[in-house]
Amino acid sequence: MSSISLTRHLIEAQRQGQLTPDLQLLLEVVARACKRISVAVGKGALGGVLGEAGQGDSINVQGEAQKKLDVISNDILLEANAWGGHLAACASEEMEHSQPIPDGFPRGNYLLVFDPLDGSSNIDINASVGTIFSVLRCPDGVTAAGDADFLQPGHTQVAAGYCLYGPSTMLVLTIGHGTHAFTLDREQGSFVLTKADLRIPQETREFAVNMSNQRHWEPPMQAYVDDLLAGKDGPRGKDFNMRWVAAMVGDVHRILTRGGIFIYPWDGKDPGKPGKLRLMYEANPMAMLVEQAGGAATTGRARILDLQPTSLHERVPVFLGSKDEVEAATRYHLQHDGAHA
Ligand code: AFP
Repeated sequence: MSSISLTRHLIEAQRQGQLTPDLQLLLEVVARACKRISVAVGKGALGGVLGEAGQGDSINVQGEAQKKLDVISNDILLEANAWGGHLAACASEEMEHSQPIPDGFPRGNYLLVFDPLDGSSNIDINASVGTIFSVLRCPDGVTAAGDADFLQPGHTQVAAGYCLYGPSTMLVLTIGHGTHAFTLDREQGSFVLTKADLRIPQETREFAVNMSNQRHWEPPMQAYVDDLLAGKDGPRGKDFNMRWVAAMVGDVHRILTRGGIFIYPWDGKDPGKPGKLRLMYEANPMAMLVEQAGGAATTGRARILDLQPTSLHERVPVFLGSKDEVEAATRYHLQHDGAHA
């Protein structure tokens, strides 16, 4: 059977009324930008793109040292989306505020928010990294979209996806009709559908968490992980395996491929921060992809896609993956809260 390209997949979805021509254009533009980022990432040391941006003094709005590839990837996405007329504004992990489409270019009805290079601390060790993106509608009547226009709950997303720069480059995408995986055919230069309608197994024996933070977790998180580690002789009655890529895209892709639970909980290392991951361009898009594949995504207490954002870079605790396991972890938190209400 002839291969199905991303373009054909999107055209067929458009014929079924699942997306507008402008959204199709947006997704094709983002995919093309991800191909350019894949080339830059793939050059590694040969491309002069490793290491920190600036003189090592370039700090982003998160207070994190920017890598050269963080900045390069951000610029690639901004430039690619400037002229198409499909977007009203962009927002990014790497920019304090959203950026309207430059004057002189037509503006469209969508908002794009992204983490241009997630897991960038993996860059210098040649481990997997990725781009995460989320598409929202620009509110009716808004001609100059600003930060506040992005603050919509995750269930209003019209599309979400990531591009994983690993041994192969894969684009995983949802427009609300399932989650589908495309692999970059470097000879053709196009993304080809390699797995339609990903489904996450309901149950799992595999969890992903940075265990070095264990002493900083709140009691229900401690209790939940203790029971995982107790294995078949403990209350869970089965042994668990652990994986940690330190790039959310890599962990989520494994979970979409074979199940599991990914956790970045609240920790007391920095009590002012309710977790490490950002709602708008990490938790929300990943939650949509996971739910569209039959999984679940909560903060340990509430469905991520129902949260009302209050700021562009706000952080949330994240529990996502195999539905039964996410529900089990959430029960530990809700029972703890009920007992301590
Ligand atoms: P970086 O982009 O700073 O590498 O952070 C990646 C990330 O936001 C997410 O992709 C990982 O799941 C998580 O942080 C890893 O956090 P730790 O470095 O604390 O394990």
